[in-house]
Amino acid sequence: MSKRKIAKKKKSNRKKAKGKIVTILIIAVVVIMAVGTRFPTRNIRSARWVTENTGIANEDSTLAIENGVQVVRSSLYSDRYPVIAVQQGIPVRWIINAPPGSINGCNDRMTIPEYRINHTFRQGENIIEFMPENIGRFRFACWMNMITSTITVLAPGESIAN
Ligand SMILES: [Cu+2]
Repeated sequence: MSKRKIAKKKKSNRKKAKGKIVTILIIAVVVIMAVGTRFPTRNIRSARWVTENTGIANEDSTLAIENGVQVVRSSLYSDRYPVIAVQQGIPVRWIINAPPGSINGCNDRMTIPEYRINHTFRQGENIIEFMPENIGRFRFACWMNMITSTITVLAPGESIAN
């Protein structure tokens, strides 16, 4: 093949690759839009639901504002993580008490992607601190993704902390 032909072929290959990338991008945008229109509303609805039924948010935990910090107190169970709700814009100190025998090979490490937290439990009080900046419901899980739970961040008007 001549140099010119090779150059031409390269060009057409590049064009094909570009076409593929564009197709993938279009598909990605459509998928994101389809998913995006569903989940945010569901998150907001569930947040309201928690607000109206404060008992749900406090089923396993207590929440109190102390010196400008939301202090959430929960217990660690062998087979589940607490479901909590907090208010947006106020720093959170989440104190999880791990009683003797509650930690096992599954629940011992907890990952909260939204706050880039990786916590390894030890017996007694475990303190997890984060700033809830975004409203919504954020999933977290054990390191093996078997135990999952959520942190719901409520808008200021939806306070459950009064
Ligand atoms: Cu696990």
